[in-house]
Amino acid sequence: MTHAGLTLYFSRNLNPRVAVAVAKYLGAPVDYVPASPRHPAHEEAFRPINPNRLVPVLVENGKSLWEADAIAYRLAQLTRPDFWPGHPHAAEITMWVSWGALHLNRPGSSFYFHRLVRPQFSAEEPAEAFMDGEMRQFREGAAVLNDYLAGRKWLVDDTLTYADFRAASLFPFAKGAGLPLADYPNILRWHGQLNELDAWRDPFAGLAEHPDQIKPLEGATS
Ligand SMILES: N[C@@H](CCC(=O)N[C@@H](CS)C(=O)NCC(=O)O)C(=O)O
Repeated sequence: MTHAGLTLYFSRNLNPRVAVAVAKYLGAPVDYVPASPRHPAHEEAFRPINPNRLVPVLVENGKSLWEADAIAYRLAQLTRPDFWPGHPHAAEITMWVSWGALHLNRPGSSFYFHRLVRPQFSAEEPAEAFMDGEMRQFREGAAVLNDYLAGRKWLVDDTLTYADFRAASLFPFAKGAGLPLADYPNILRWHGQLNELDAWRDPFAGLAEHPDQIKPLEGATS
């Protein structure tokens, strides 16, 4: 199988951050291309690469694969299958990927979006009752994760897998987004372990930035 012809389009936001962290962690042989797919000057040019006009996108020999999870899956297949699809407990990893998307990152993303991204282009604040509901759901998910991590180093089989990357996707932005991580000591300890990896702590090291990048506000990361 050839590894040639892999291009990873990314920005400095949440989901592309995960894809870049995966590519760096796995040492995947990708060309990193900074993109700003929602910038009015670049939107139409980006549509053939991803009709959703979002990053990350992995282009392999001319074919686009979008969604951070699909990209992580593919990069693991090409480099280190036990990071996800080839792991003996791959179903459990998928459980955390699916759970994280719906029960943790979805409500948590409202804080990422409204505290860090939306203020750059709109002053329209969300309804307080909506944000209260999102915080309630985020806290439910965070409590489940925190309890599960008690006595465990990593989520699946005590080895670092994509389950950890996906469940932790929001946490580099926790400070700026105002997510109450201090209330969840096992999450803090576990995310501290992830931060020991250069690929997780600073995935964009050495990578260029798109001149028209829409990125989280300064001070986003903890
Ligand atoms: N479901 C997609 C979401 C992709 C997405 O929402 N991307 C956002 C960043 S988190 C984006 O491209 N925003 C425009 C930009 O970053 O310039 C995934 O998991 O990859």
